[in-house]
Amino acid sequence: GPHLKSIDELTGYPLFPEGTKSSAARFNTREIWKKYHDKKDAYGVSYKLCLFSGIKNLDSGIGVYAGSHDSYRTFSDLMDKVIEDYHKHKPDDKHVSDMDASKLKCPPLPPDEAKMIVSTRIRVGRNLEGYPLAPGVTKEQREEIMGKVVQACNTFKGDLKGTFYPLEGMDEKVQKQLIADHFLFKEGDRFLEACGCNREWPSGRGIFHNAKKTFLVWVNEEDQLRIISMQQGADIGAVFERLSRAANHIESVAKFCHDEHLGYITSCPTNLGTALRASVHIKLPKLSARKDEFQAIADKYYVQIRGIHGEHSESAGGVYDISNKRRLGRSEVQLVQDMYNGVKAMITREKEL
Ligand code: ADP
Ligand code: CIR
Repeated sequence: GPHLKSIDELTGYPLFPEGTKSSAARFNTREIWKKYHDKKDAYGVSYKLCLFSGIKNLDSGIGVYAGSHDSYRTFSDLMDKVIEDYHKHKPDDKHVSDMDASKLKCPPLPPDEAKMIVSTRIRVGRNLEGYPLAPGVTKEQREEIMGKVVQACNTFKGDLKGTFYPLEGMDEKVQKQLIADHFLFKEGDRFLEACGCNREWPSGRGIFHNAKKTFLVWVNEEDQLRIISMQQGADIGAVFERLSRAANHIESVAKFCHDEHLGYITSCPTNLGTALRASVHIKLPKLSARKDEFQAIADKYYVQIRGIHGEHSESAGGVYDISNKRRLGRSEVQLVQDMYNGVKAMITREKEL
C-alpha cells in the first residue's frame, strides 16, 4: 500500500506524499517538528508516538493521538492547530457541558420517517484523572483502571444494572457476534494499533452491559470508558436521557480527566469536549446514490456519514450511520440537536427524490 515518501535524513522530519490530507501531515511543520521531535509529555509519551498513527496510516483523517492530558499542553503548537481545524475551537475558548435531556427539541418523527431509522445510539468517551490515556498507559495501569470502572459499574441500579464481561477469555463466537450486532468495539484497528492503543490486547479490556443491551460501557479501548446508550428505532430523547443518567452516575463515583478549555479529555482530538457521538442507522437509498449531494447536506448540518460497522467501514443495504461531527465548544444538547437536524434534512430530501 501507500507509504511515507521518506524521512528527511538530517532532521528525521517525516515527508508525506503530496496530497496527504491528514492533520498529522498538514500541521506538523518543520518548525514544530524541530521543537518537539525529541520531547515527551509529563507521562513519558513521545511526540513521535502522538503522530505515529498518521505516519503509518496515510489515509488518516487526523492521524494524531494524545498520550495523556498533558500531551495537549506540552505539544500545544501542533494540538491547538488540529483542534482549531476540526472543532473551530480557539486556544482561549471555553467548553461548557449540558446533558439536560429535557432541553432537546427532537419531536417524534412521523411513522413514515421513523421507519427509515433502524436504530439510535449515543456514546460519550471518558478517561480517569491521574492516568495517561490509552497510547501511554501500562498494563498494570490498564488493569487498575478496569478494576475502578467495574467497581463503579457495579453500583448501577434499575434499568442500568448489568454485568461486566472481560475480553480476556471471552468465547470467540460470542465476541464476533457482539461486534456484528454493533455492541462491542472491533479488534485490530490499524489506526489504534499504530499509536500503541492495542498493546497487551486483550488484557484489561472488556464490556459492561445491562440485560437488554440498551446501556453499555466499553472499557479500555480508544478511551478508558465509552458510555453508550442505544436501542432499536428512532427515540432519540429516550436514548439521550438514559445516557445522561448513566454518565452522571459514573461521574458521581469516579473522577474524570477534564478541563475548562478542552472539556472531557480523550485520546483522539476529534472527541474532546463532549466526547459525544449521537448517531442513527438510517436507510437513505436514493439520497446516498447521489454522493455529492449527500455529502453536501452532511457538511451543511455538521454531521458525518459512516458505514454500517462504524468508522472506516462501508455501507450495507443502503443503511448509513449519520452522527454529529462537532464535539467541542458546544453542549451535548446542541450536538444531539445537530444530528437530529441533519437527519431530518436528509429524510426530507430522500422523500423528494
Ligand atoms: P464510535 O461510536 O465509538 O465512534 P464506531 O464508529 O466504530 O465508534 O462505532 C462503534 C459501533 O457502534 C459500530 O459497531 C457501529 O456500527 C455501532 N453503531 C454506531 N451507531 C449506531 C446506531 N445508531 N445503531 C446501531 N449501532 C450503531
Ligand atoms: C483518523 O485519523 O482517521 C483516525 N485516527 C480517526 C479519527 C477520528 N475520526 C473522525 O474524525 N472520523
